[in-house]
Amino acid sequence: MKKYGLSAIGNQLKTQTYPLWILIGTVFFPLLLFAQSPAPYGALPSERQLKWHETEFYGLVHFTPTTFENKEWGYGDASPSIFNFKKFHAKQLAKTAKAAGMKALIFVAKHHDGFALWPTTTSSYNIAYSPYKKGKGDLVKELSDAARKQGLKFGVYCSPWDRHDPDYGSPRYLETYRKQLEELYTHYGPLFMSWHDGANGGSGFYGGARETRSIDNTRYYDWENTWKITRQLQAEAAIFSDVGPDVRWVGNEEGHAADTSWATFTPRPPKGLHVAVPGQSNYTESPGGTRQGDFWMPAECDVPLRKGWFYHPGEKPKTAQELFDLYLKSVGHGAALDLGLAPTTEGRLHAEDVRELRQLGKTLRRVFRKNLAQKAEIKASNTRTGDFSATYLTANQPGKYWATEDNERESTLFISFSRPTSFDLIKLEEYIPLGQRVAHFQIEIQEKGEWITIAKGASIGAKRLIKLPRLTNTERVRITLRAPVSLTLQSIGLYRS
Ligand code: FUL
Repeated sequence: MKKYGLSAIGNQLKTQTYPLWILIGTVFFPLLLFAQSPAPYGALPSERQLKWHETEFYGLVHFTPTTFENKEWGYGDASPSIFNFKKFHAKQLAKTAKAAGMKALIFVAKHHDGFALWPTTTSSYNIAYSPYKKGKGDLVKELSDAARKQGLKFGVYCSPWDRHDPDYGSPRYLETYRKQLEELYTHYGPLFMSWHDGANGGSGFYGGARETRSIDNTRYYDWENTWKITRQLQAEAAIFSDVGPDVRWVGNEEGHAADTSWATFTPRPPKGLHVAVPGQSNYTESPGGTRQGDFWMPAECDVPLRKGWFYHPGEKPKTAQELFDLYLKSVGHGAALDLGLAPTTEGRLHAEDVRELRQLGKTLRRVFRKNLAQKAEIKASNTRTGDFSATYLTANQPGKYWATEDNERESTLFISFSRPTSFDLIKLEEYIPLGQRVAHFQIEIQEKGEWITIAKGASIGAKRLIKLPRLTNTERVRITLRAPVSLTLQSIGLYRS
């Protein structure tokens, strides 16, 4: 279901020949409502980005011959013969991801070691030259099929840095890389994301040269034109890199965005460079983004489930509790959580990983099952004329939201329960098709007739989750919001964690 419900309006406008009254009802009436909605503010998300926002939590699957070498970065010299899953348990992986609460999987189809996990025509360094399924395997296909069977979206990561390719560093390699993207985009779509890391150049095998190659990554990959291929072949895929264009790297691999994290960002090249590209940008500012930034470019928080991105027998997975905390600091800060999953040399997730992931899923389902605010009455100090009622805040109706009149830039929502209610987790969501508007929020509860502030902050965006240090018990809550323009809010949730 579409949460933001914009294309529903668009589709209604594609009318053919209808009787006049249907035309008035279906075209002009919604248009009238739309016309009354608040004017958009600042940089706005595209349809593609809105869909990405709804994905929220997904997995990033890493394995190659590097798994069998027990390394993090393969040098590019491992023989394909060492890649030998007896069986790849794609279903176990996809099922576990689903049980954990993930809505998609991204597969590292080629990591820095250059080994392609699909039978690419661009290089013989690929799965067809390994013993896996006697050279007939295609792991991108297996995983994408398994993901879709579980109702998960699918995306790909194809490393631009290739430590195996003899041509790496020359223009010929760029052709190879683009061809690899084309193959992935053509055979394994629809893709929800195309992921591009910023690790570039350095030592490697490079067809036996065993040397260090550095490239000018402000020019070498010619991202502007490379990403045109993505747009052409997978128009729905959100492009991720340090500098977007659709989704920005959060600037750390620890799984959290800053407490105040804006969905807008202005990428800037570091001193002395002319262009911001993956690996060369102001990514130290990425955790918080840029208030009123030039682009809608929300953050993705990537973090491995274990210490490394590849499986290492000596490491342990993070606990479900730690993962839940990261969820609050990523998804709950308007960003997404991209959790690294690494199968063992047996081609399956380790039982300890499965245990923690399943437990995380249980926690998420338990916590968010019941929105206590649905039992309350919500009134607003100001409500815009038209279809912008505060009752939408708990109605879960796509495309519906509460909004204030144009000159109302500070407004309070009063939530009243008929009896004292306990909660320790608050959810706020803006109606982001109209931009990130709120710049300040304050949440208070009434205790013995006194209003006590229990939380304050700046950014909300797609989602803000606020975990309180203890359970509150109150009949009255009030939420005050401030913005440089009129306010919008799509939903309020109160939960017991
Ligand atoms: C980084 C890579 O260098 C790591 O190996 C891993 O793939 C991570 C997700 O992205 O840029």
